[in-house]
Amino acid sequence: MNPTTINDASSLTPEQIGPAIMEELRNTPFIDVHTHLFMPSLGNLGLWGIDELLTYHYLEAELFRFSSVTPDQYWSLSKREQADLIWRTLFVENTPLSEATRGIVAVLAAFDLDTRAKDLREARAFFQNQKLETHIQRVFELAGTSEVVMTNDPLDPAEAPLWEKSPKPDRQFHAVLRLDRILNKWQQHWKQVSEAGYRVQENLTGQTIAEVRRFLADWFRRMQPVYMACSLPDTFQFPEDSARAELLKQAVLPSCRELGIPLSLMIGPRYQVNPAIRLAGDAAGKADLRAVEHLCVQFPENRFLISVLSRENQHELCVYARKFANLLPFGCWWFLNNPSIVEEITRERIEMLGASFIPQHSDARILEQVIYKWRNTRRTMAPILTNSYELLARDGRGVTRAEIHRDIDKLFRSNFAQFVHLKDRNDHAGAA
Ligand code: FIX
Ligand code: ZN
Repeated sequence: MNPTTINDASSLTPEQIGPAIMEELRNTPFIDVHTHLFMPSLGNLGLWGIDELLTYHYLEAELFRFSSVTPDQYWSLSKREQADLIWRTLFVENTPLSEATRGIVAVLAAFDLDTRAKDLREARAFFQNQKLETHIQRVFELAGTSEVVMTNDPLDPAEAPLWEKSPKPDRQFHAVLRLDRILNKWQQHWKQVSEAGYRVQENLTGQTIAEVRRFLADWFRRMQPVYMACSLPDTFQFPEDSARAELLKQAVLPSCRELGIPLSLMIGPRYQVNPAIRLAGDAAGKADLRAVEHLCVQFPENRFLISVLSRENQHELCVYARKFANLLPFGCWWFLNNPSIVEEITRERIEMLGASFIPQHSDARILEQVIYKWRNTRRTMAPILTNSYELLARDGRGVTRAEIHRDIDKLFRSNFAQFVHLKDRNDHAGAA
């Protein structure tokens, strides 16, 4: 094989590739494209600190497997009592081997706190001493994130009034207009839209559709969201004879085109299979991704950010992404965010899509979770990328440090930034 085709002057040697990837992963500030975090100007909506970290619904689900406490008994406890019970059960009486429990260990270790403490006194004292604004900067630095994307619900009675007071925008927190209550539960929520001053009714008349679009435009102006989003059940179909399909077709997708933003669809939950454990009660199901195919075909001017919850749907999502450039797959969502599955999904995405996808989002609900979720992502990504470049070298082409930098920037920053036109928005915000 001609040596210049593999190792021109700037190509890295095989021994240099791994360390270069680690360094580029470490030095690239990631954009976290989907979280449930909130900017500080939205008041107490943002969750942080050890009691919130321990009462995360992932850990609550695990508590009920190890403890004899019933959900009713658990819900009757205070937040501190719940956290104490979870710490004792999952971290003292048992070994924190799961992804979610190891995450707590990683967060405590990141702040040099005792990961084998018998109780939460030291951790509580530490977090109580933190000032939120500086704590956020420290957490983002530890996580290696420059900015996160929120989930903002215009029909949430706790959140909507805060937006109506025009909270100070925050360049590290991008808004998202979340539409689950409108798209999935129109029958239960149309009255709330009406009470907000929009001439809508349950039947999707022409006026109702026009008023839903006015609602979306008003909330776009208020929130400046980078995309609109909705979680959809594993049974989601499109087209279908339903209010959801009609609202998607007549209101949401035309509004996204008019406002110039993508629509994120997260497909696959089986909601509340065990309501007794509340947020922890959702499960996962294989969806019929022909719905995604029909959306991409029927709405080629719309851009779709798609994440699917079933491991069994991942390969076909990659195939669809090869058919439709307006489809951007993102993340290893929820029950998939475990190294064994993240590795499988990411490898098949690179093999089928190159660097034209978004490998991960954190889905963080509590601020400090980004520390472990992004540390885990870097740890899982490094060998996968190393293997990809080694295969390339074996096939006859070396890789330079600049190319590795470019690829990692695409995967964790610019694929998203370009898809949502982030630069235009920041420039606009900067000009404003
Ligand atoms: O719909 C969503 O945004 C899901 O991510 C959440 O509802 C889910 O509870 C979660 O946080 C998963 O990680
Ligand atoms: Zn989420």
